[in-house]
Amino acid sequence: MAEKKKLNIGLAGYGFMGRTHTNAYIQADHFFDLKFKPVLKAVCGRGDNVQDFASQWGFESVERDWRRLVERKDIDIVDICLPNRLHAEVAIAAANAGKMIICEKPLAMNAVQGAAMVDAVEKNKVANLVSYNYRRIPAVALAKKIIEEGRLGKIFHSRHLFLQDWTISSDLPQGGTALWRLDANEAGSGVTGDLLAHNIDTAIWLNGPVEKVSAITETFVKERKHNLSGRMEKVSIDDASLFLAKFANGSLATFEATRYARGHKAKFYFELNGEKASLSWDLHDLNRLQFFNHEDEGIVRGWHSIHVTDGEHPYMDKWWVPGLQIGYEHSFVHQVADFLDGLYKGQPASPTFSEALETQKVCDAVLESGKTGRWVTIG
Ligand code: SOE
Repeated sequence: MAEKKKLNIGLAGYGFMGRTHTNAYIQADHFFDLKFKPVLKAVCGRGDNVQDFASQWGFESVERDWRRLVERKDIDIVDICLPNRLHAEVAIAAANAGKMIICEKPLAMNAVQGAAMVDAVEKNKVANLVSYNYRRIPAVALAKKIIEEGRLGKIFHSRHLFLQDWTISSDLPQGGTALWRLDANEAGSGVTGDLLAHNIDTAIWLNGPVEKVSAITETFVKERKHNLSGRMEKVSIDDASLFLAKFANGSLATFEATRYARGHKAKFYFELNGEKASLSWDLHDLNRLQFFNHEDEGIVRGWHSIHVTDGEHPYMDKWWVPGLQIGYEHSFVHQVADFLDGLYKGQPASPTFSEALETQKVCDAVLESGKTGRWVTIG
């Protein structure tokens, strides 16, 4: 077997997302036939347990300051798993240092920062990718293939949900490890950037660009104790964000994301209705794609549940045998495999920073419409 070219990974941030990305580098090398071999070179973090993380996952070294990580000559890919506030600064510095970049979603705090990140990666000609991982769940990738084959015909409608319930208690503080998502200074927005961004990315990928939006947003808990100051502080994130959208192809859509839907932990759901067929997908049953084909013979026409585990299905020939399922973490493994394969073939994996900027613009428009109560056209 020919020796693979090694690519050294510098991971910035080692929370929940740091774990999903690290696992993906390890597994991609085992399950996919790639021309590059990711090497866990350094993990960077300020927490006390960063050394434990490095030992547990096999990182060769530890950095305490992301600037040191970005400057290191032996790092090829900077992988940003930090709070949103740091995405732009770290990515721009990494691009200027000539590093390839994988960045967690959303691209940035807002589209202005996002545009600066796009400029930096394009000026420095470095490979880049934003981690919208759900595109790479086989059932979602199959939805894309079905749509591209024209099986839905003209699309009229789509529905998009991301429902959670983990912030209902007003005793939950904001700020600090993991809970930075509740602090607008760290996150930029609430569910719009954290959850709706996933829906928007998937929707644009499946159905094309969004033309305009009309949103309603709400902050149900107005004050929470801040973990860093120890004081009660105003909550400035959106707890719930709902919007209507018109797509450039003329179709109409509804989007809803909230952390106040009691009973729902991570219900990411979409449905598209076309002239000839409809399809839907639910993260809670992620190996299945529901498909209704109006062109089926009348007596057997109905919703089919496709168990997306066959060798013919996207990515599935790399895993077990037909019928055996995979999970959430595999979407990140596929992301690493696509990124490395794209490098080899000279065909960048999607979404690049530039493509993810479109999602960021829609997020900004949703937040603006939520404030003004007016329709906002995507700039
Ligand atoms: C928030 O709870 C969160 O972890 C998001 O940050 C992720 O992007 C989403 O995939 C699951 O939910």
